[in-house]
Amino acid sequence: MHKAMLSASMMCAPQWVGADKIIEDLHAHGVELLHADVMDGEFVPNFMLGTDGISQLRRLSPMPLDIHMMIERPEEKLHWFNLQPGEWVSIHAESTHHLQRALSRVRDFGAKPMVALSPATPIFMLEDVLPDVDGVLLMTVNPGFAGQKMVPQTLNKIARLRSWLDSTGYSHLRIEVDGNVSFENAKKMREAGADIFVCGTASIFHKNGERAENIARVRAAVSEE
Ligand code: S6P
Ligand code: MG
Repeated sequence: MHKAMLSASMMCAPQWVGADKIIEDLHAHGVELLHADVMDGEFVPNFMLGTDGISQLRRLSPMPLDIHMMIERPEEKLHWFNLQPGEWVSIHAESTHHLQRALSRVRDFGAKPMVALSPATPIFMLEDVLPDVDGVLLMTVNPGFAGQKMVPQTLNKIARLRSWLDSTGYSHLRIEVDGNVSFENAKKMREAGADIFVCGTASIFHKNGERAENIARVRAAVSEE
């Protein structure tokens, strides 16, 4: 099993004020990645972070970005984002007719490609791109919004994906989970085989509780003992 990593979802952070302080605080408390959602109002019914937003987060963050592309035809737009080595970049299988091309473009920038699946997309869709990725992002809610409830069958999907990867020579691939990673769900997701946890309003940015306390709680939930 890979070491568990927390990826703080910046669309759930308080907006407009003090992003630098929030990022500093996340880093000081050991958060490994900064999750940045890019939405185009087409692939998902919402808009979020464009190219400038990504550059600003990159400038402020000592942690690598974990960029979740929710845009149509990502292969045509990846070069807008100045992707950097060490960054994780997820491409939805449902967002393009040219998935392999999009994933290999991410790798050409030196970044780490991940293939993302919405809840209704079966895992067998991934079979022929496994050599092209460093991980799989499983959406545990339908993409587009924070604050939703986990789609229940996605828990079993994590376990099925982990055992499939492990039995086909792809145990090195990470599984990231995104959506309603609450303190309670995080533990179950870890047990099912997830490695990277997107932490939004259900954990790190939960409205009750101090941020440091929330980070410690979700860290404890995904820790082995
Ligand atoms: C949703 C997006 C996510 C959310 C995150 C919110 O489309 O991809 O990254 O920001 O899921 O977390 P939570 O804890 O509010 O569900
Ligand atoms: Mg996301």
